[in-house]
Amino acid sequence: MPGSFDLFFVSSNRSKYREAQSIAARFGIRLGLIQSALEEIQSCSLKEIAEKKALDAFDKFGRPVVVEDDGLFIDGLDGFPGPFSSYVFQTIGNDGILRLLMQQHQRRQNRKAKFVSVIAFCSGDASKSFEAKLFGSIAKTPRGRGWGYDPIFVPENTNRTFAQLSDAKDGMSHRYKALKKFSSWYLNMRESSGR
Ligand code: ITT
Repeated sequence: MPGSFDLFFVSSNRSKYREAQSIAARFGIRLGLIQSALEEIQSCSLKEIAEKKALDAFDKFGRPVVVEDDGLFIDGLDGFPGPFSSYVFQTIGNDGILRLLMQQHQRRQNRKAKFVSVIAFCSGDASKSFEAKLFGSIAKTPRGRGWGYDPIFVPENTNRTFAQLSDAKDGMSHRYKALKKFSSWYLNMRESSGR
């Protein structure tokens, strides 16, 4: 029922959508899902990838859309997997990341990491993107049940992984911070255009 949503979130990833939908609802925005895998350009910039995905999604579906591109950047691996986070998760996964970090114990181990989210909006009239970061570290072993890198990412100022934080994640994540910026801009824009 398109009438019951304010906007559509285009993604192949239902876990990402579930969180985005619940976070956007806190700001009074009803997000629907268009489940679709959009092609991603090769770029080291999440912003460039997200903005192009939003343009393509608008061209494809002909209605205002939001998309999100995320990356997990691990300091001790020089920022890897970064923009390749989706592919790396599907290939070596969390165990592979932990193995790579273990191989580093000769040098000083650096488990610091950050999650970055870019939310990009496109409506034809307006295109805009919002970036946010959440700092943290990589756990020594996976803890808790969650999707993607949730079992190995420990946000700063906690000692639990995203997976162990369950619902509390949605009030602090990279996604929450980027959607907060987006929502404030979007609601203002909607109000000033009288829609
Ligand atoms: P799209 O169709 O929306 O692009 P995707 O899963 O390919 O879905 P990204 O390209 O943004 O999404 O990939 C980032 C990957 O990073 C994603 O597949 C997850 O494995 C991981 N990721 C992103 N946000 C996460 C979160 O909050 N918790 C755990 N893992 C996350």
